[in-house]
Formats: sequence, structure tokens, C-alpha cells
Amino acid sequence: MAEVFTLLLMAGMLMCGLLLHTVSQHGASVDELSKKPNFIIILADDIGWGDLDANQPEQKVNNTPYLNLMAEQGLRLTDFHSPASTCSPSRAAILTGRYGLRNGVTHNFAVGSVAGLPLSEVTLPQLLQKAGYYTAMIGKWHLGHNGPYNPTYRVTSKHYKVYIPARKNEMATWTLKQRGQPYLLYIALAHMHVPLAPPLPPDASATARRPGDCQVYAASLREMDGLVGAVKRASDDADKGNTLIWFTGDNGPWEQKCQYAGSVGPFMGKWQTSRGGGSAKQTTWEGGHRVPTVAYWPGRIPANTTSSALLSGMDIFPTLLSLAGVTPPSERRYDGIDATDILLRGEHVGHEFLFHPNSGAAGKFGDLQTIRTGTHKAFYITGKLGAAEACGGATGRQQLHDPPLIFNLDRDRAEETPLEVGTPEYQVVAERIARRREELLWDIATDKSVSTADYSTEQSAVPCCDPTQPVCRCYTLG
Ligand SMILES: [Ca+2]
Repeated sequence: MAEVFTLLLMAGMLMCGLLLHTVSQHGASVDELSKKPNFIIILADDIGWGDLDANQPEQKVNNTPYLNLMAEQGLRLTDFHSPASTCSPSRAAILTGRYGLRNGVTHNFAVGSVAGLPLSEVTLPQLLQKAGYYTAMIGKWHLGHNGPYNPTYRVTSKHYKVYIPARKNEMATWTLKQRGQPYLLYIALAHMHVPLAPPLPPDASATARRPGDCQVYAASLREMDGLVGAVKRASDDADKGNTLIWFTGDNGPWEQKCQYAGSVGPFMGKWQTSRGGGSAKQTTWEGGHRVPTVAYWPGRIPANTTSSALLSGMDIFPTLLSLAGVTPPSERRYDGIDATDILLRGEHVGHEFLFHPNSGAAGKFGDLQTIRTGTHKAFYITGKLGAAEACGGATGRQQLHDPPLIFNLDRDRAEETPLEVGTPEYQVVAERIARRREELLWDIATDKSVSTADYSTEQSAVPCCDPTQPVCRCYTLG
């Protein structure tokens, strides 16, 4: 396998973006390696579950035709969750297969952060490199940019190049030379995070060009979808049948950005919104972490299929390793599950329990105070602290719940009316989740592989200050 393929991606997607690539050393023969599948992970930023047309066909919008096609030719996962509700902890959990309480990344790193994802953590690309994979990354890292925390050390290891596109609306072209190796390409899009700067047609009305118009978000979504389509075409042309593309999001829409935020679909978190405060990014309401997800692998993943298996971005780690025939290091504990049977064989059994960590809206960062099991979901804490706001600036108040609030998403996707405490349904779920939560917390407390992240900041750590570039802003630490 020595194909060379060219990816054409618009530079506008790469706000302060990087392309990093490497050739790893490996001992496996070319024949052995040629049997291993290629992987492309496409991670959208702040995208809403409802932004994928295929999730809401009754809306009759046409903003994601390429993703819709990928879903028609692959598998749409409707109950798939980002591992956290903000950028850094979600990305850390995807790359390590572990909750933030284990990998140390429980909230966002700042522009002046001196460190990042703890060096004691082992990433998916690092493990695939050891198995002979060629690994590359395009886009947003947000897990540390200084010294050894730079992605060149966490995603790639030896020979690498960095490309920073000149400015938006120019086309960036590059080639990925596979050199007889299977590859992992991690594309972390800047879309749909603000600022949004989509190209509008020359004949667009003055209204459409005015900041604040809702067409800006839709145009950005179509731009992102076109990028996904370009990647799919390039992949199909290069090695159709041997490449898995996994599209998902890092967290839900940034609701306080109003018309520049995506759609949560029917997952409106009404219990919270009726009390003030939002229910999307930063929160553990469904809108904060249920993300649009499509897995595409022609010939391997059955076409036009849907699964409501309860899954997480943490599952990408064990699933790709399993498909590559790689066993992760046994001295550390993991939280993701191998979803191979769900992807390839139509199984529908996902997590029996899935925890959603606090991501800034309430409680201590990283604490596991929201739990899914089956169609039930329990909250030990709700509310909003810090910067989490609804559109318009409303914030709720933090509330502890003992006994927990429990919703049945099968009957109440909008999380509006909790079950009555004392009903048999409530009691059964409450006992199960309390027991499982204790077990997990004990498991983490006794996990010798737990890492601690350094969140300190320094002015000297701030990179990329160029006031003439809209994508390269200057910061002064407050
Ligand atoms: Ca994000």
C-alpha cells in the first residue's frame, strides 16, 4: 500500500491550526501492515446533535448533505456522547480512553497554560505508531502547546512538519505519503466554534452579510460539511474499503452565543431552562454532550444503519486499537469500551453505565455527578456557575440533589419532568446508579495510573500574537 492522496481543505477551518505528520519506526512487515485498516477521526467543535440533518429529517433543512450521504452509506449513532462538555477534557478523554479524573484533564487549558495533557498519559496515536501506523493531525489540539506538551510529541514522534495556512478562504493543499503504512488521521475542525467566518455567495443580500444573521451559522455548517465530503472523497479514491471514518463532536453548542450556536434538537434540558440557565455546552444536560456521530467504512460497516447504543468518545480509543490488533498497556485502567461489534456486526449493547463529568456549569471540575444507565439519567448536581450562560445571559443557581433527579429519556427527551421519588421505577434506578458510582469512585481512587495536570499559567507561555491576523489574537493574562 503506497498510495499517495491529496486532501484539499479550506484554510479557513484551521484557526491557528496545525498539520503535523510523522513517519514512525516499526518492525512489522509491509504485508502485515497492509492488512491493517486506516482511520480518520473527524472531530467538530461545539456542534449540536440537531445540526446533522439526518438526526432531524422532519426539519427538512439541507445543511449537511455530505454527512447525510455518509450516514446513508454507514452507521448513524444516535446516543453517542462527548466524554465531557468542554474542549480540553473531551479531547483528552478521546485520546486516552479515560475519564478526566484518571487522565488529569478536567477543564480547559488556557492560552497561557505552561502544561497540558499529563506526560504520563499514553495517547491513541502513540500506541498506533508503535504498531506501525503513520499518524497525523490537522487542526485544534487544546491539550498544551509548550515544550513536550506540544502535539508533535503526543500525536507524532519523529519526523514532522508544521503548516499554518496563510489566511482564510485560501486553499491549503498537502499530501499525506503513506509509505506503505496504515495511517491514523485526526482532523480536529475549528467548525462550529465561534468565530464563524463562512464564505457567503457574492449575491448574498446585505441582510445575510450583517453580523448576527442566523444564516452565518448555517453557511458555516455547510462549509464544514463540504470539508467532510472532501475528506470522504479523498479517502474513497485512495483506499476505499480499508478506511474507517468516524465523525463526531467534542461537546454541544455554545448556547450563550445565541444565533452563532448550533441546535440541540429535541434535547432541550427544560428542567434547567425553566429555572434559568442554559442546557448545552458546559452542562451535563443532553444538549451538552449528546453529539452527532457517523461511522463510515464501506464494505465493513453495514450501510444505512442506525444504532441507539449508549456510547462515548472514549470508546474510539479501545475500538480503533482493537481494529488495529493492538492491546493497550495493561498497567492502566480505561473507561471506554470496544464498540467493534456495534460498528461491524449490528450489535446494540453499549455502556451499561456512562458518567458525564462536571465541565464548568456546576460542582467541582471532573466530578462524576451525572449518570446514564439504559434510558435513565440521574443528576446529583445541577445549575450554572462561572461563564456558563443561556442566550441572553441568564444563569441558574447551583443545586445539590439528594436524592438525585432521575429522568427517563425514553419518555422525556427534553429532560423536563423527573420521576417521582419513591416510585418503583425511581427506586430501582437510584439503587443501581448509587452502587455503580461508588464502585467507579473506588476504582479511580485505587488506580495507580491516575495523572495530575498542571493548570498553571504564565505570560511567557502565550503563543501566536499577531494583531494583523484575525485568527491569531493577542492575549494578556489577567
Ligand atoms: Ca468545544
